[in-house]
Amino acid sequence: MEVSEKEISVEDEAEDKNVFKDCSKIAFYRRQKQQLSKKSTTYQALLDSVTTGKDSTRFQMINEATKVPLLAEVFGIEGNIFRLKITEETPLKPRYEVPDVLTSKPSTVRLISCSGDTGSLILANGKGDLRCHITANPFKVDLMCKEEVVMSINSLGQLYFEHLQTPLKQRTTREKEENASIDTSQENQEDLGLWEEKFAEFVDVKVNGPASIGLDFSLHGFEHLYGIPQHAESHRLKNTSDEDVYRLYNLDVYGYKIHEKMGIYGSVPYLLAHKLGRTVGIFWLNSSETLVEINTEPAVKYTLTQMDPEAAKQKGSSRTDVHWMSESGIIDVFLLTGPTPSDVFKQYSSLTGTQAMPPLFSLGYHQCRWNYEDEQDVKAVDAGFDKHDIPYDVIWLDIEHTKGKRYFTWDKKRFPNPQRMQELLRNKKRKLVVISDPHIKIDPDYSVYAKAKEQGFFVKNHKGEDFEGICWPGLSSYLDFTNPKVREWYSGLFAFSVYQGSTDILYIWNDMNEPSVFRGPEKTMQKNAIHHGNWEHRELHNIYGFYQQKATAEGLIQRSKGKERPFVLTRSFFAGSQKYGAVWTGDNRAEWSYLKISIPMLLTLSITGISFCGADVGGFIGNPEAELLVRWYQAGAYQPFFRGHATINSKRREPWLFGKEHTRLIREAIRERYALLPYWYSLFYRAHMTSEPIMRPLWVEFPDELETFGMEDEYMLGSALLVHPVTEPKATVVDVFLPGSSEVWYDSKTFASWEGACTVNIPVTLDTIPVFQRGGSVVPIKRVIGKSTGWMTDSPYGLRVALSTKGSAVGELYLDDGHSFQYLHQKQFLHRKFCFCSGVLSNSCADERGHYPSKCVVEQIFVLGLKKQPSSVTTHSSDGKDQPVAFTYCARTSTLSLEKLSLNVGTDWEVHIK
Ligand code: NBV
Repeated sequence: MEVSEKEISVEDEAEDKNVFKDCSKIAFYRRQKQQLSKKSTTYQALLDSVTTGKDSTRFQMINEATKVPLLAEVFGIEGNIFRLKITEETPLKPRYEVPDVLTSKPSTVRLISCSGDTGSLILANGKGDLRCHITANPFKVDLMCKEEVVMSINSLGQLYFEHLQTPLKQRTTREKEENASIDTSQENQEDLGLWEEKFAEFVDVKVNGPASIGLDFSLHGFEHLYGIPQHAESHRLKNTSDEDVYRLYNLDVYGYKIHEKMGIYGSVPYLLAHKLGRTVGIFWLNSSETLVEINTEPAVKYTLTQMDPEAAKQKGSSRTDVHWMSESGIIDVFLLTGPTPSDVFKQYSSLTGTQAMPPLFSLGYHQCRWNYEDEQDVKAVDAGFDKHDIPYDVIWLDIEHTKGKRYFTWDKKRFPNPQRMQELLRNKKRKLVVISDPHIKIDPDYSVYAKAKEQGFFVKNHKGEDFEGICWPGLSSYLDFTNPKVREWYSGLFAFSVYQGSTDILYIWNDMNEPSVFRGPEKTMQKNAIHHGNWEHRELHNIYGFYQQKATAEGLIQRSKGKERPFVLTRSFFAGSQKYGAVWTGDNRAEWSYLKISIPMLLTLSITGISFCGADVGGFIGNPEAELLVRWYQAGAYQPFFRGHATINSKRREPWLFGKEHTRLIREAIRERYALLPYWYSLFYRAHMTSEPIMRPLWVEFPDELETFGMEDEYMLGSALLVHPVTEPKATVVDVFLPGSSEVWYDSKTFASWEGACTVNIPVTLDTIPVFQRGGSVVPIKRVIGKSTGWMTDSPYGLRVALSTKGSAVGELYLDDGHSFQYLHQKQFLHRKFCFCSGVLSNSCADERGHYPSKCVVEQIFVLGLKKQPSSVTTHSSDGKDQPVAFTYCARTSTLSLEKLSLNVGTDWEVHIK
């Protein structure tokens, strides 16, 4: 029997403390806290055991109480990264080491060991400017950059390692004696959840017993930390308390509460710390349930205004302690030493990969709803966009499009001819996205089920039978995406010959892949379910969704014989998911506070590698009033993944249903998005090639300005645009901070300008989207907006040249066919560089390797901040031809406008302004 949304009382779940755990209900947290509070055991590094191999330096460690030996391994990795691995030397069984997240085996650099004084070991990189200073007893590691201790590991003695033990019942007398120090009383066993953990009506039986790990990191001089998505929380990480720690455990939390540290759909166990002069990162590669405590100890109380940046730099004594704890696995941690934010981004992506280059259409606007009812509905909505002259690229079909929630099938009553429907969309140069969830309806007549069953491709329960849980289709089994064979097979399901009714304009959305299991503990899978390789679900829970998106993306690539870029949206994710597509923030609510929190949530995803991210425009749950909807479109137009979506029982809310004026405002917001597509696409190329996030918190662009470190109501899009979405009802003014004492900023509409390092009160009406262009930048735009991105290939460009205080500007444009891999394999792309200097604007090649024929011309150029009216403007083409150009100059805004130009975007030329 199918499950309807009414049967699942989703509305109240986020309220229901009994559905999701708080940390007092997490046994490994209680154990670690209890044990560490005793401060009874310390670890010692046995430095006489040091061996140096080709890739790493190893030594033994011993816990004074248990005497169980651990093995530590320190690696130097290219690009100023250290890796520290700690595991049991001789575990009873292998411990899980997260596979498939690192893009390749990290290239190691030989560390030179310089013996410290007795009792310590110093490992230095080739240049000697980065050093790991290892103290033997008690074990501690200081990470030193030049003479500065940047980070200390285990200086609080929170290294914690539960070695695998034989279950009580099976222990020999000798083992019993050896473990005599461990309290085995029934009461304590239960409370500590060693072999069994109860939660609500669920009992988690742990065949491997306790296996948790933990370690502390002290970041010296750092008070600003960011990262570890996904939480509906502020961008800057907050101090935690014993009752309220950041949890990384992928869960389906319908209408999640905001300003909470509970885990929601995805996890990236990676954080960045920033202070004046240095940014560092800690990547904790572990896919089991993970908790993070943060505690900042400010050195002295000071106000920002009291301290000039130089003095603040010297202030070395503040500190933030980070305590990572995971339920199982090994300690495997990467220390990214920066020193700049962009170095840290590069270091992280050298390990986990960069953002996939998306097909151009996916940067347009997406129209989704649970559900577009049938082919007629799709047709009508599609026509509505044309009728109201609103561009859009993709229409989405949710679970109801299938035959009884059997993915890869169609409800033939609603969608009798999916191919015909896609032809209609194709003619409009638009695409279709359909949903494909990981649960598979148990139905022997459903071929996906039958084949997966036959091949043993489902996750198993602890008894070795196929795991069964309830989800949308009713009783279901769950594909084991951790198995490479399952992924290969699943990828094959997207072949056009296999997926009946699919065409090459159909792309995929993976939902419910935390995985969501109705009526399961915390609405997910039992931790003792069994995956490929006999690993328990607890070991890899947080990476399940990552694998589904990987398999889906590979399937879409394969169906095109390796030619076309995929588009896959996923709800659940892990470190490295950026390689496979886009992520969204799940089931948010149609409330102002959710619009507001979308900004920090997306900033956090962006700096942890996941640039292609967005939040449901309008808010998924509930019915937004027109003003909120307009403001949400305006915000969404400036966020990377731009999709309107609404839940099944909400009122219809296509952009034209709120009266003429609101339709106009939404149209304008979406058109602004389309006008900026060349800039967006170029930013995606940069994210893909050089790891730069697209949405950037201000601190990333202005790392020397303390005022920016806590800002999250505005952000940079690339390095040229500052966006401050309006997130309050009935706003008449917004306070926009314009950073940088030597910067100048231009209002992107009125071209009014301000000097940086001040807060300006910008009057706003419902029409206003406060966007500012930074002096010194050139932003390429499209001058003519089409029905979708497909109609805009040849439409002319405009350039917005915003001069710096020194009268110069630079910018770039990347373009290619927008859909294939030819940019990569055949170097079919154009990468142009625009430069304004001493009155000359030039267009030159930024990458000689690329070639791509483009008929496009630059038709219009605005130069903002030109202090005096020129006497002449001429264009110089590469063939030596000069031509005078008509111009207009507005003295009030200091803007020069050149119209009706015809300068080919792909050839070298100059515009001389005298
Ligand atoms: O597939 C239905 C919805 C989907 O529209 C939404 O975007 C997902 O986040 N899905 C969750 C499952 C049901 C939620 C109640």
